[in-house]
Order: sequence, then structure tokens, then C-alpha cells
Amino acid sequence: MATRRFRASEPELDLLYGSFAERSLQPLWELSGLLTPEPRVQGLPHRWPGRELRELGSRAGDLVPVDRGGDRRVLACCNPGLGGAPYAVSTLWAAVQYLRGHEVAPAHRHTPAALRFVVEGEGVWTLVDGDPLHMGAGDLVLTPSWTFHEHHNPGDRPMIWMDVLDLPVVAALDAVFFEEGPSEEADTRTAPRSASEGWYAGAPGLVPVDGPALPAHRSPLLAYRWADTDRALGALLRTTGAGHAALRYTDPVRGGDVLPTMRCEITRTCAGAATGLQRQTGGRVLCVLHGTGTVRIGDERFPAEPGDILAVPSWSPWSVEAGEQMDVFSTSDAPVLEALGLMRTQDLSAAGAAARTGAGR
Ligand code: GTQ
Ligand code: FE2
Repeated sequence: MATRRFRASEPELDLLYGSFAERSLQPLWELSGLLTPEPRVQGLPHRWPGRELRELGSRAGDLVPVDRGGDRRVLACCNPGLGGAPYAVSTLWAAVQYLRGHEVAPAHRHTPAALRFVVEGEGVWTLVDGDPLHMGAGDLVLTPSWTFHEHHNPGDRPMIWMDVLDLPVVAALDAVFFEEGPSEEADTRTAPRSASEGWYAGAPGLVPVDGPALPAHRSPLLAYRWADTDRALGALLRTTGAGHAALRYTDPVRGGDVLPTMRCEITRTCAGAATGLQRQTGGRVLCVLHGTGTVRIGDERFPAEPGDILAVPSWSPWSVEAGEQMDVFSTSDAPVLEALGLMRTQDLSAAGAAARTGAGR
């Protein structure tokens, strides 16, 4: 794209502007919209209904093969505010992947990190650097940056899940690398439990004294099981007596986020209760696991049900209002903003407002 040429009514100045453009320069004093008082966010609040994702995934399953070349049968959520880019929010790729019975999605690796969250079904195995991880409803499975991964479905039933990748961040940094797996043969091993869980998910709060060298930038645990998440949510609700509870998935050894670019959390909201209205810098993708209700994002109120994927653009207030008890999984780019000192949060609920007044601010 050629450098924009600015115009001035004074002939000498106009000539100067012409020279700027010829030399790929632009005068800041003619530019606007760069340093805005608040983020000028292109992404819009949006909902992709689970029902439609399942139906369209299944139709793609009937028509589109997966193999080398096709590789992944994935439908990317394209935020309508992002000018056609295949991103759910400006910093996160979110998609559904559909794998029919007896299908294999061949091994590859890439620098963008991925995570998978399963809403329903079970039976697909993801091998991450050769470690077989079973995927079932409510499980979170990680595919960190540059780890080889392949999916296979040994059963007869198709399965669908959500993928979230930090692809837009890695692409913006011009750091995308990709390569296919070393072997033409699919690795269709299964195992009762992954090696990563054997090392790091033996019991809460216990980690090996002489474990393998820890990966530098991410959790060594690659699967977070629904049975554990469910138990923890229930325990937290009983402990606090509040109407909702939120948990963060963490590196069991060092306590940080599971991935250097993506924070994973899950909220349980009791029937008739609501989470606080909050906003923060950076994008977020929600996935409804259980229950129905309303998800407020910015000025929109979306009716929500299991399988829905929702986009929360940067600085948009959001909350969950549960009709029946709701479990909502969330991924955000918070670790990136925190690492760069750019995280801002604001509590817009009544409690947050009272706290601000009370503090005399
Ligand atoms: O399953 O490996 O949604 O490589 C996008 C890119 C899934 C995957 C996506 C991928 C994958
Ligand atoms: Fe991949």
C-alpha cells in the first residue's frame, strides 16, 4: 500500500506533503485516532450459537475430508467488526473442530499455542509431543507453542470441541512458524492417563521433587479434568456461600497461567444469580458449558446455552446472569497484557461502585 499523501492549501506546504509521501513519510500532525483516550476497539460483542456450530460442523463432516492438505476440519469464528479477519477478538482465534469416527488429524506443530475445551461428547485423543490425552466434556487440554500435536477418534461417534489459539498475537509479532510432523504414519495410541497428569495431577498441592525439567513458559500439566474442576467449583461455592464462583487454571508447580499468552478461567453462576459486571483490557472468548441464561457484553444481552461461543472485546463490560445454574469457560490474553504492564480492570457492578465511592474516589 502506498503511503497516504496529505494535502495542504498552501502550495509550498502541499509540495512538502508530496515529498513526504514519495519518501514513505507521514506528518503526525495530520494523523488522528492513534492516541485515543480509551481503546478504540474494532471487535464487537458477538455470539456464535452452539446449535449452529454443531449443525454446520456436522455438515462439514459430511462434505469435507481431513487428511494431509486438509489437515483440520475447523470453522473459525470471525468477529463481524474485524473486517473479515478470522479472529473472534483481535487477539484470539476461536473455532470449532469436528472429527468424525475413525478420523485422524495429522501431526504438526506451530508457534501459536492452542487450547481445546470440550462441551460435549468424548472419545477423541490428542497426542501432545507423543503423550496421549483423552478429551471429554468439560476437559481443558493444552497444546503449547511448538509442541507436536495430532488428533484421532478411534470410536464411531463424531466429536466437536472449541479451539482457542493466540494466533493473532503471534502473527502481529511476525513470529508464526509451522511444520508438519516427522512421520507419515498417524500415532493412534491411547492411554488410561497422560504422562503429564501422572507427573503433575496426582493430588492437589503435591508436585514431584525430581520431575523432568520444567518447560520455561507454560504449565507442564496438559489436561485439566472436568471431575476436578466440577469438584473445585462446588467446594468454592459452599465455602464462600456466594452466588457465583470463579476458578483459574494454573501451572501446578509455579502457580502462573497455563500458557504465556492465554489465561483460562471458569465461572459457575447459581440459578437466578449473576457475576459482577467487569471490564478489562484485552480480548476474551467465552464458551458456555452448562446451563442457560443471559450473557451481557457491552450493550448487548445474549441468550446463552451450552456450546455457545461469545466474543468479549477489550474494555467491554461483561457478566453472566444465570437462568438455571451456568458454567462458563473463559480464555483471555491477560498474561500478555500483564507481562507488558497494560492490564487495567474496572468493576462496574454495584459492589464495585460502592467500593469506589467508599474509597473517596
Ligand atoms: O487442532 O491443530 O482451530 O492447528 C487451528 C489451527 C486447530 C489444531 C485450529 C490448528 C488446530
Ligand atoms: Fe495445530
